[in-house]
Amino acid sequence: MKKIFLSFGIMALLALQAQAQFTVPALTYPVAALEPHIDKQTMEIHHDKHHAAYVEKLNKEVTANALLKDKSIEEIVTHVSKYNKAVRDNAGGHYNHSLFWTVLGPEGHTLSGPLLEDINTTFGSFDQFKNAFADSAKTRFGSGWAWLIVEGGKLKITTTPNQDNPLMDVVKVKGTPILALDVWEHAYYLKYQNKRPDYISAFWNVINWNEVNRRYNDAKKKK
Ligand code: MN3
Repeated sequence: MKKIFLSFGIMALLALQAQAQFTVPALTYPVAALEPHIDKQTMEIHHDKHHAAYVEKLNKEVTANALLKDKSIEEIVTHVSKYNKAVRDNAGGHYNHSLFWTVLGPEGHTLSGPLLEDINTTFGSFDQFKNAFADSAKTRFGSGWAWLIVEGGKLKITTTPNQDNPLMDVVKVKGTPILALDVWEHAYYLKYQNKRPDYISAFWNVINWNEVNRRYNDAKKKK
């Protein structure tokens, strides 16, 4: 009898998981692939615990608010002013981290083609772009994100506090994010402690420029 209840329990649990509207996407590279720039333990905790917590809380909001049912994460964040603070924080957390994992990758990616040309034209040079992006990331007070976005066909650097992002109808500088950097302490504290600038310098080694390029091309098509 006990066995039957146990299997029912497991089945119910599996059914619940299957029903969840949002799930944490698996990394497309090994968890240690970004070493030594972003360490394995930080990646594990960041992906498996922090991101999972945003997803769990967002799914809770879905069960409590019928308006969220069957909406995509993009639909929710672009109209986030319609929802409560918990949705803003956790939908933002889910969108931002999902994007962040994809623009990271093992060392060795290089950037070329139209995005590089656009960066050179917009910011003066690739180094000037890096400096401007790093400055924004360094000076984002407290927890938040630095972004490279496309807005009206143009590249822009912007930052957001907490888990806000440039798709949200509540932020000042809006656009389509193509590159993101998480500057919450949980993203770097284990390895870099208070040295956020060192983490930002290391970030340039582990950008998946193919993915940034793909997002750039999509964003340019949208206009
Ligand atoms: Mn984070």
